Amino acid sequence: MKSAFAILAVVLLPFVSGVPRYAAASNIAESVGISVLPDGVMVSHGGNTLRVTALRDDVLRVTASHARGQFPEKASWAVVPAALSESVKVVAGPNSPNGAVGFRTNSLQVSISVDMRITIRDLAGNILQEDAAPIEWHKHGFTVAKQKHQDDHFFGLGDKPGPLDRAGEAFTMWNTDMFGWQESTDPIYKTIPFFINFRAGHATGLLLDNTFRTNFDFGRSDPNEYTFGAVDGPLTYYFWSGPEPKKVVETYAWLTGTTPLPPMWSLGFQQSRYSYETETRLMTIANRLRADKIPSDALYLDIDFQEKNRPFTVDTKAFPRFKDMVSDLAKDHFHLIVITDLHIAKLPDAGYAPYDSGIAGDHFVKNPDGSVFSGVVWPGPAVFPDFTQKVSRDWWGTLYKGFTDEGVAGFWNDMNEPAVFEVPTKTMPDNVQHRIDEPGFARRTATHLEIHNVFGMENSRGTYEGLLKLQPDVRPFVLTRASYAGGQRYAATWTGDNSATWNHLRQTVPQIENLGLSGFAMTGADVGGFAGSPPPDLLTKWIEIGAFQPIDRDHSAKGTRDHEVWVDGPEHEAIRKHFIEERYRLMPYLYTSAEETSRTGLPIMRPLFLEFPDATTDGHPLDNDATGEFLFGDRILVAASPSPEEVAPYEVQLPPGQWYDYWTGERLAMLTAVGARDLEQRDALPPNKPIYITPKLAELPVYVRGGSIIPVAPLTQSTMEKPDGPLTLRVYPGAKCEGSVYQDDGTSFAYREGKFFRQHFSCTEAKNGAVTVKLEAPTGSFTPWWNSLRIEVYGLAGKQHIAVANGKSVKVEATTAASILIVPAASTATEVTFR
Ligand code: MIG
Repeated sequence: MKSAFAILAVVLLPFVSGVPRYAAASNIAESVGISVLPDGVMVSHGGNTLRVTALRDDVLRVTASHARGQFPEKASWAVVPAALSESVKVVAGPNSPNGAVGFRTNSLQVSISVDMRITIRDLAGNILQEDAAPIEWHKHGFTVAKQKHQDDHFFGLGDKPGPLDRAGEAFTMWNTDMFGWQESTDPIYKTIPFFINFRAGHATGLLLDNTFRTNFDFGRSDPNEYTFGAVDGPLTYYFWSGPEPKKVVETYAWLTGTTPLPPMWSLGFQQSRYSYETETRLMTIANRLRADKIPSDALYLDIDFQEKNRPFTVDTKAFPRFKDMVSDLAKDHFHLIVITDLHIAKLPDAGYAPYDSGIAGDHFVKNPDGSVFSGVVWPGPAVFPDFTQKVSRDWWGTLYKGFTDEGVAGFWNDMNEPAVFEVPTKTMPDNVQHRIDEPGFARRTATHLEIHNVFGMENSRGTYEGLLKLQPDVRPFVLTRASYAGGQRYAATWTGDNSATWNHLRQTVPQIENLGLSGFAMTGADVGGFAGSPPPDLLTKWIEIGAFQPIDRDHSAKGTRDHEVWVDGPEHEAIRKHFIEERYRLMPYLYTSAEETSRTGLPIMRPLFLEFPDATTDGHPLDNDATGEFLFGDRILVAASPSPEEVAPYEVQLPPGQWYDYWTGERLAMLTAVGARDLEQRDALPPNKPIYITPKLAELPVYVRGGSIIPVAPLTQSTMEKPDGPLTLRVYPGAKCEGSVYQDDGTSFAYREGKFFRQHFSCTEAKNGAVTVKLEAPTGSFTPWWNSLRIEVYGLAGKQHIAVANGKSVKVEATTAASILIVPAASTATEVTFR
């Protein structure tokens, strides 16, 4: 194993203390070998070697070799090369009297006991993480055990169902096509072996970078420890400290990358079904959306649009004018997304280009005897691309040329766990051979056991990178079902085959939140539920909540009743439409959130503890009390019912600080104690009094955090339509009052060359109640659609009738909710005082 650094010193210490818990075969004279490295330390004992190095002052990499074997290869499908090659110098020691060795960085102290248990402290000496036992080595795999405290909470692990907090639960990572999964089903589609440990308001992160079947137990087997391990493959994990949970998520993005800035249209309302089977049907849907003025941006074609379910074909009987249809839809501001599953129909000598070119280029995975593996999926017997070979991904990418030429805007990669029919394991056999031929990796053959969990991610990567090659200045939109840690770099995702039940609606919140914490910001759950037929009230409530999820896609399974917005008559339609319209008004805010995500990795939909880690006096996550609540962006709180089927009033617990009612603009008087000083120190505020909500079909409680400025647009029917009128800034005075808006052309990469528009806003509230709104000078060279800004200041109870802008006094429009003034958009900073 090549190391970036020479070993500086090797010391042999006698084995002095610590009886290994696994206590196997250690009657050999024991000794501990210590190698001090510039960026960490290496400790050997009993033939095993542990290496802990610092990538950054706050990020450690832990790796181990077993039985005098080699260290795992320093290559990763999850961690980006820039992070992988990072290192910082550490200070060796102090070595403790019991024989422990260690080092410190500018933010962490690491010590390793002679039996190779790691303890990590912050510089104040607080223990952040401590091994509960030495590494347990199995025949091929291993288990790592850490001490668990009663008040430890765990988040992350991607799409796994169940409560937001994973404490007390155990999970397996093995990507699985799980039609009809339920709250307790595990595993399902994705493998994101990353979790956040949150205790008393402080957070750390851990990524187990192992692609084999892995497992996590957060105190289910033993309340005093949490464990993680794998059946095979590298013992390599990354540990880092926040201490803020947001910092943990940002560092995870530093390690594995962010969700790229999506095309703006993908944030619009999307309509899908398995399947819109003919052009006539699809156009009827499109026309009805426009006729009923349901704002919408995307339509999907599921597998039946293909010729006999063969990927990259079109059933020309059902879609006789495919290309013209796509362009007609585009004229009507609809983007078409088509499914392109990875299983290529096994059709030798039939003129089926994906099969012929794949065979010619040797791009399919093989059986141990060297023959091409085939399994039955939608097209019948099918073959499977070898996505861990760059050259095969490149070939896969070229298959999209026909569709991009015809104007298809987005692509859907389903079934990529990979799903295989007619076998009990629902996937390919363990011994299928994959080739790894990939920059950064040693070239070799690996079995399906190793590649299974990254297969879906590499499939979506092939699609994403292929689209970039075909259309270098168009942001790709790829939707994938299976993925691995880091898969957010290539594709958006959804929660697979949920069901049309109230419990599944409830499940959308924790699932999308945990996906967001796990790097996947562009996510949605099938609105209305995939399996089964939602009763009208359920569909209505689902559409309301779905309007505040990052991806808002209405989708349904074959054989279920129609799901579109209008299917239950005008009353339901009016409610549903109202919420979708609100999403479109909030598009500037949503798009600004998506842009933040692309830089920081912070999700669009956020659990409360991410923004308010100190919301409870004992430091437990507020989300555990308020399970229906979530943040849409960092400032808007949606308080869905914790059990949406119930009719009794439910309690809404708002995080400490000032809040406003989003719908009325009313400043809520629900603080247990308010004072000007408190507003400056939000984190130190006492809890708010609960609010009791009587559930109503047409209503969804939404609140805005005091101290927010929210950009809102005039209503449009799609994101392609230019809004007519000013950009509205809804100003909600409070502590640290600010906001911003980001705009660009919505589709290209010109923003990277400065063609964007960004403007920051802030506000201050004087003791006498006057509110000053400051609009900073915008940056970037893009000209946005508005010429003027409509400033609406809430919470003034209609009292402020005069505004002073540029030294001039003007009368403002005052409603019971807000004081309003329209000012021209300016390229310089502007200040307006409402008094
Ligand atoms: O075995 O393409 O999760 O969204 O509609 C079903 C048909 C295959 C599963 C996906 C679902 C999609 C369906 N697919």
